Amino acid sequence: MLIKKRTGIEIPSSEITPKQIYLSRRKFMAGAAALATTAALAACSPASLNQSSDAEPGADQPDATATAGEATAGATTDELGDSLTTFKDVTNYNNFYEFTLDKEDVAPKSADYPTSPWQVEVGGLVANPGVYDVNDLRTRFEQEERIYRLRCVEGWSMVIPWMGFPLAQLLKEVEPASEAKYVRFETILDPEKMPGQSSPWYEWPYVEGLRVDEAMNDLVILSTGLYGEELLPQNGAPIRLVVPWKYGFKSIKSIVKIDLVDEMPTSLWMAAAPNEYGFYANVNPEVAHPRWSQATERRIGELGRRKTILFNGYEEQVAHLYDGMDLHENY
Ligand SMILES: Nc1nc2c(c(=O)[nH]1)N[C@H]1C(S)=C(S)[C@@H](COP(=O)(O)O)O[C@H]1N2
Ligand SMILES: [Mo]
Repeated sequence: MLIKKRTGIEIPSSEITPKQIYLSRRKFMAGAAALATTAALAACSPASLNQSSDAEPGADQPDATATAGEATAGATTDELGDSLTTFKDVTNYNNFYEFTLDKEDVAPKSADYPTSPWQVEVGGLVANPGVYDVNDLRTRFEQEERIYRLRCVEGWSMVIPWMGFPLAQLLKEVEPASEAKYVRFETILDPEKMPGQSSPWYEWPYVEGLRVDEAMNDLVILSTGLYGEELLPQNGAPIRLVVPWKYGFKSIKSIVKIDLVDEMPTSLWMAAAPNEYGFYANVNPEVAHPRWSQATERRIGELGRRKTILFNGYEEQVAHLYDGMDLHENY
């Protein structure tokens, strides 16, 4: 396997392309693919087809039924050289217990969930609490693309091109007090429209947390989109957390509340099964789940299994956060 050397937290230029340019490049690539696979015409605007006359279709063509979102899949990789998971898989194989436990039924069950207007209340131990409209967050903070691996604690993984902005930017704006040690996140509570929230097995709403220094790490983003498009309900629209070195359940969806607190928050998963799900949940092939090994994973779209990497491949950027900590005890 070819492993490209990573240099610190540098982000490839492809990941900091302004959204408009990124989107037009995506259309451009979709157009190029359409020339080679006429069946894809429906997914492309005439303008992008005109642009594509001198384009090189390239080796990584999407299949004929690819949507615009899928046009970059295979043509783009993460920094380890691994292909993006297709738009179709990213948006049709989901964990979102508020709707259903069936990963392939989340998309249809959440399709009509209203995600606009949407406000996020940021408060707790801060100097400047505030209520932010998601549309304001989108313009206030520059939206970047971040291609991250997502490793679910269940043993499957994806590579997803998120759009979003560093959580640190929002936290700096509200100015955490010195007593603030943790950040607590809450998903919307709406049992009328979220049938899963009638399940007595979990303590709703879904809650997650990070230590403040973890939350300030540049890898942590609040995401509002993926594949250059606004988030769909199944992926946690209109705004969700992404913490790529931790198991996927830490990346809480459809956030309405962010609080700076002085005590470690109890997450929904810690409350449900404390011996199985701890606060840290760092991806670690050497720390088994009580019911299964975490040494390998199934990358969605691939056959067989691949080895799981410590901190999901982000060791250089985050290992210092856990200096002196026993990662077996602090699971
Ligand atoms: N509110 C909420 N957030 C959630 C979940 C959930 O059930 N409810 N599932 C988590 C799990 S287990 C995973 S693996 C990821 C999946 O994100 P994705 O469906 O966008 O790939 O979301 C996480 N965030
Ligand atoms: Mo997960």
